[in-house]
Amino acid sequence: MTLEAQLDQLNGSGASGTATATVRNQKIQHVAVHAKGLTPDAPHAQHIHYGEQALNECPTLAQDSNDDGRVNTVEGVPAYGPVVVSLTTSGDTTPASFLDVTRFPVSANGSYDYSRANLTFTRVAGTGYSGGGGTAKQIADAVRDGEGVLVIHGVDYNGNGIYDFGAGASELDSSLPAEATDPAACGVLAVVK
Ligand SMILES: [Cu+2]
Repeated sequence: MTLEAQLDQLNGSGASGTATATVRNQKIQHVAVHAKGLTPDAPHAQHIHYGEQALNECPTLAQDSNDDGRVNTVEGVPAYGPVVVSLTTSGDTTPASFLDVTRFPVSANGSYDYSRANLTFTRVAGTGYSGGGGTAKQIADAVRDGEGVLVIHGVDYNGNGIYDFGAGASELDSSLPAEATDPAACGVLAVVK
């Protein structure tokens, strides 16, 4: 099954891109992400999100429940669900790696081309925030049905070239700036007919 996503900006990041994934049984045979317009020379966490109770779509400002003008990662969970695959550059790809910023792509000049082969879906028992879990088979079946959402994180709101605490601390990890974890681009991994 081949899936394709058009990535559109979130949080006024100006980012965009495309993603493709080939999924067979409980394995992602190949996944590629082409992104541009991101905060330059910064790591960008990227994941496939899915939740049985999620809308299986990208969030809008309507999900900004604390009304601060940003949709943070947790506020987006009702739309896209928790992390089910971490699209790291090497090593572990389970949700456990979801914020291991040293293993995510770095946006030279704001863009990157990422690809990786042979990632396996795993059981998700929860990823540190709400949205539920699932067996590897449940998650793989749903992603093959077009319910997975690809999300790239990292937004330099104040445009100073680095992730800083200008927008406060991340709701996921108070040692990280919100700029490092807020979603920057998002697209539903839709089935290619
Ligand atoms: Cu994510």
